[in-house]
Amino acid sequence: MGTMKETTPDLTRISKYISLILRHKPEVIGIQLDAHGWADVNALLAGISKKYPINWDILDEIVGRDEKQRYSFSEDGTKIRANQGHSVQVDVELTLTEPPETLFHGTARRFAASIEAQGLLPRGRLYVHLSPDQETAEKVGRRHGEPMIYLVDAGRMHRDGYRFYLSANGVWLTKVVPAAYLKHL
Ligand code: HQG
Repeated sequence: MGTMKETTPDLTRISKYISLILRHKPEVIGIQLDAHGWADVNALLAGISKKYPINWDILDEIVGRDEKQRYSFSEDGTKIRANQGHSVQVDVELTLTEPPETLFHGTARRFAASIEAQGLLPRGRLYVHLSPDQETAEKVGRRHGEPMIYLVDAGRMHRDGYRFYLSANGVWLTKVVPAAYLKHL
């Protein structure tokens, strides 16, 4: 099976709009997220439908087929949130987790000098995003340009008191990564 991008471009477009709403700008459809990042499903559907054809079945398909499992429904199915990637201040109840010794961060080569001077900063988001493997990091890096992979000494960071969280969809998150814990491939 191909990725969503290859087979159903319209769903991808709607998914990107959902990411914008649930991570960054709920106000574009005039809704609010609660303290835990949840949006009301009916309000989301009503808001999106002004721009794209959508109904509950389509939303359920987008959520279920998302290759990164970006979204979750609440247990009763009345609410939906993004699992990670937010710029708005919400508490998605991330699980504090002991990281593996090494995590990976994919970025673009043109950011290297700045990263090696300042460490990894969350920029627009609440956390720095780290990948469990090199392959995933490479894909993340490619989004920004010619990819560059950093190895993060997560075990040592953890022993030094830095906190790591694992999102519901397997992305590792931490507030910052000082340059001393980075080594590029
Ligand atoms: C870079 C996608 C210069 C950082 C992915 C990155 C991920 C610095 C960019 C998720 C820097 C921020 C997040 C510094 C960090 N100087 N550049 N000191 N510190 N940067 O998009 O990690 O498809 O906010 O290396 O899969 O690329 O949207 O973060 O290149 O999980 O679901 O600043 O987004 O998921 O870019 O990606 P981003 P990211 P989705």
